[in-house]
Amino acid sequence: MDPSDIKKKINRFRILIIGRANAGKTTILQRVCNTKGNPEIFNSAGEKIDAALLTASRERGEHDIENELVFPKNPGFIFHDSRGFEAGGESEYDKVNTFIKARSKEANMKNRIHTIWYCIPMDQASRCFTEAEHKFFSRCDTGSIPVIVLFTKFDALYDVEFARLIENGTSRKDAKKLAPTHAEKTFANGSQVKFLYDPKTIQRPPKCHVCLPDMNKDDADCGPLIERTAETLDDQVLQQLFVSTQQTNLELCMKYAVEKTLAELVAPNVIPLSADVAIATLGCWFPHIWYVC
Ligand SMILES: Nc1nc2c(ncn2[C@@H]2O[C@H](COP(=O)(O)OP(=O)(O)O)[C@@H](O)[C@H]2O)c(=O)[nH]1
Ligand SMILES: [Mg+2]
Repeated sequence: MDPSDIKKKINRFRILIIGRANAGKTTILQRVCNTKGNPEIFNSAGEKIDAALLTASRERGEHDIENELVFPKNPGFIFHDSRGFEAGGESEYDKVNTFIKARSKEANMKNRIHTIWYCIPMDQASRCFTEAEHKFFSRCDTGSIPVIVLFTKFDALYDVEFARLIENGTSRKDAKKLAPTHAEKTFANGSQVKFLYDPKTIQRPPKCHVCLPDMNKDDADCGPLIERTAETLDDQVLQQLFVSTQQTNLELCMKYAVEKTLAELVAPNVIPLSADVAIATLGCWFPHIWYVC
């Protein structure tokens, strides 16, 4: 089947986001969809769940892993939200695990989970890696679904670094400026990142991780998350679907459009593209702009 036909069949990009309550999950999804609004919730049969019925149990509706969350601002993404399994223990873990197993083997690509974002909040330093994380990354077989760890609320570590710099005699002004880069460096060389990729304790490490500070601020930049997610998709069709669905990082659309089209043009025995076809090929990477032009 032609890749563009497959893309039409899959149509929407499906992401499972996991993380304990208050990890910053909803904030990230809003950021990725460039909205402050709430998602609409659909059950697994695709039926919209009436918000009026949900008011009492809104939280439950959002956190039922089977339900689909869609933000009207960008309906190209379907999200599944799971609070993880810390509180519920083994049966909660089984539920997440069963869902992932089923959705990684779905014959229909449309119903598969295409990426997992696993959130670990940094504002509770002593509890960064709990038993839940250990269990997930040593036991949960996600098949071909890439997992990315999101260290959310990363700005919490800036405060720690700021205090350390002040203690060492740095002025307040300099400490404020230096804290983010120092925090990133300390974290990159720290025990938590090492633990995540240590084959002695972690049998199923994530593909990569990304540090996300200040996602709750108006000028927040989720660019690094979008870039890392695109990089981890080794299926070309899914990669194009993801890049062309997100609308917050136009530079990324342009980068993939140019790089992938150039790669096609220099392939051996390629038939030269007409200007029309070349433009259409480039345009596939940013349809949200293309179709309104
Ligand atoms: N400092 C800080 N707070 C954040 C960040 N992201 C989210 N928050 C706040 O953390 C709280 C919980 O966020 P929410 O997205 O509802 O978490 P959820 O329960 O995982 O969906 C809210 O008050 C957010 O404003 C961040 O990057 N930094
Ligand atoms: Mg939430």
